[in-house]
Amino acid sequence: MTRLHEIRVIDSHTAGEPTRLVVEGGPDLGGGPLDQRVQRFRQHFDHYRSAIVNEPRGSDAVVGALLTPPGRADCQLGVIFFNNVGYLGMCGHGTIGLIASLAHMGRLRPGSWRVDTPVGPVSTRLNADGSVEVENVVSYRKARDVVVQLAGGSIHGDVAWGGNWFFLTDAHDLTLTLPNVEALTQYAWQVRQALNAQGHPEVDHVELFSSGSAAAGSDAGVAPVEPAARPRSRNFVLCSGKAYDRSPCGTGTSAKLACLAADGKLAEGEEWLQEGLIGTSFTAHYRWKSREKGEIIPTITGRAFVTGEALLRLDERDPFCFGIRSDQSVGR
Ligand code: PYC
Repeated sequence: MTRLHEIRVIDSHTAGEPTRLVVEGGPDLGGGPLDQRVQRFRQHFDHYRSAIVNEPRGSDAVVGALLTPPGRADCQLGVIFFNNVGYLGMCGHGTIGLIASLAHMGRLRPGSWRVDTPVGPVSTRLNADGSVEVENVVSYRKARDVVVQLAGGSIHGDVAWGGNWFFLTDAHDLTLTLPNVEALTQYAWQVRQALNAQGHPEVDHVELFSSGSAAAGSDAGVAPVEPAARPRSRNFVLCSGKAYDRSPCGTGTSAKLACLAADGKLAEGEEWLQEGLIGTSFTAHYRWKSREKGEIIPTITGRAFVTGEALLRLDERDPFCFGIRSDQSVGR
């Protein structure tokens, strides 16, 4: 008998970065804390991760989000994020996509919603205009001025946590624009490989930044009127699976704020504009959790749009039922 499995998903994009929310038919990970559930996902159901986000149903850029009951009593929702190669701690654009998708389904109204993730709870607010605020997990800079030896010389940057691990640097002479995406990817990948080999195996996202453009894009990609003086930067974020983030990256923006706060370059409550490579932006600010420890609680605001609703079919007669993996080709 043919084995067919169906998974119901809602697709959205947040500032250009796609999220595929699994609302039905995902793997049953049981109960308990979300960090334990993500281990079960990884150990026993990783083929579902690949089936949901990888080609032929998805692409390297898609971030999956498995809706799951929260493990904590103070949350209404739980979510586990994953991508083309593995699992994420938190995901800022994905959380905005989650809330917008559930609102689209009629499951959430404007208001506050607390979401459990494998790295801790986050607070969200769905505004009446459809924008979503995400108060992220505690973020901090772990190491300042880390030296990375590259083939062409050494560079400096910071290692910071914003729900995922980032290396942040402006040590590049590349323009952060879409036509340069291949060169940016190559450079950031080289930085990551070197950093991982040089004592920072935890870092799986690289964030290149430069001062923001004068004509920053908005979260809808439409030229906005922005006060020129608003503190800002433009970034290019290379994610763990070598895809670049089309959005300004919520966890990367959180890591960036932690570095700015530690350097005294952005005051508590001051608004920051983070542009991404394709010209979209998030606004962000932070409050101190512990000034002594350099720990902040960042809030990121953005907007997501639902792009589709689908029933994924996993037919076990299909050689690519569980996605195209790099270690697989037909006929071997
Ligand atoms: O928005 O935090 C984020 C994110 C992480 C990876 C891709 N997007």
